[in-house]
Amino acid sequence: MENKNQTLGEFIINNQNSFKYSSGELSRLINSIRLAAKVVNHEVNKAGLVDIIGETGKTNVQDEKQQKLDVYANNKFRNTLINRNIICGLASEEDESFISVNSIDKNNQNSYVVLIDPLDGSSNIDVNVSVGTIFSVYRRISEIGSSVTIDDFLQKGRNQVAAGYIIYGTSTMLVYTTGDGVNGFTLNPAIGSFYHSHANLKFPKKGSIYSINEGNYFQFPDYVKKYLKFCQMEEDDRPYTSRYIGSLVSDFHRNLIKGGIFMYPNTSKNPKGKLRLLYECNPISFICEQAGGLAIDGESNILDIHPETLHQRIPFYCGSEKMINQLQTFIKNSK
Ligand code: AHM
Ligand code: MG
Repeated sequence: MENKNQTLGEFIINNQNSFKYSSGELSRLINSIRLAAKVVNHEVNKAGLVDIIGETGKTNVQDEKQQKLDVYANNKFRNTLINRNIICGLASEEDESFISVNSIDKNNQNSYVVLIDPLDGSSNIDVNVSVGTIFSVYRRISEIGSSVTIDDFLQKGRNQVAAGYIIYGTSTMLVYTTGDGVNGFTLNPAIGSFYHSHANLKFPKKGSIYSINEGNYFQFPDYVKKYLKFCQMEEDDRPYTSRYIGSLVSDFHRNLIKGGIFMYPNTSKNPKGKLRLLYECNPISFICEQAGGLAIDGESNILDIHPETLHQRIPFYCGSEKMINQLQTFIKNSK
């Protein structure tokens, strides 16, 4: 049961012992993400004022260079996690290579690496539509105290110890899991604290929303085309409703609350899919499974895929178990 008076900070302390590696290190990490999220939220909320207070790339009234919001968010999360000596390695959608914190602080003894999409759906910023941040946390596999290696980041999603997202929407929420269910916290902007608004989030058993960029219809694999027609058919509990924001965090969050399926298949434009395995699909899939849903790439469970590269793309289907199972019937029949 949620205790709506409980802040995220209190929740982290109260639940720290349910985490198997409990040493306080992961709690400090989530706390730092919470802090950076509040700063980024403040900036995202000002986005509509950009034309008034100075365009991106120009100098603002405080004589600071204004940055694009995704670069801004990247810097905020990076500086918060690295300067506070919380992690040993960081990889981001915005950076080609990963950062080993050990090359900055030789005494770094931390055990966690973080992968992050600092501002997902950023093309929606200009039109005042919700965007998000997605993060994924692993224990390093290389020796503590040494520089991290690419293998610390290329772990399968099943090894994640925590994952979450922040949605900068009509209200700002932080949703995360440490493998013991999914909890959501809503920011009270007047006080600047996240409150426990959604305890133990679960996908409704029966979903009726499908989310896909249907403009790419003619590029989809045949099984997706057939499944879409199935969704639209007047039969049993169908037709389902089509809802697509174009911002993964927002589309996923809505489907989690209301029940639904999100799809980003491979297309001729993006033959390997568009979404990134390590900092988009894996964390969302971990949350999805923890909430009783399923996430697949069309062949395997996302969390069982062995990543090959940092910025790897994959086809992505996730959501209510029943809907993913329906899709899987079409995949099987296409073979
Ligand atoms: P981004 O990381 O460049 O923002 O791209 C990821 C976004 C997702 O949030 C969203 O699901 C998808 O791209 C939308 O793509 P499209 O515009 O092709 O439908
Ligand atoms: Mg993204």
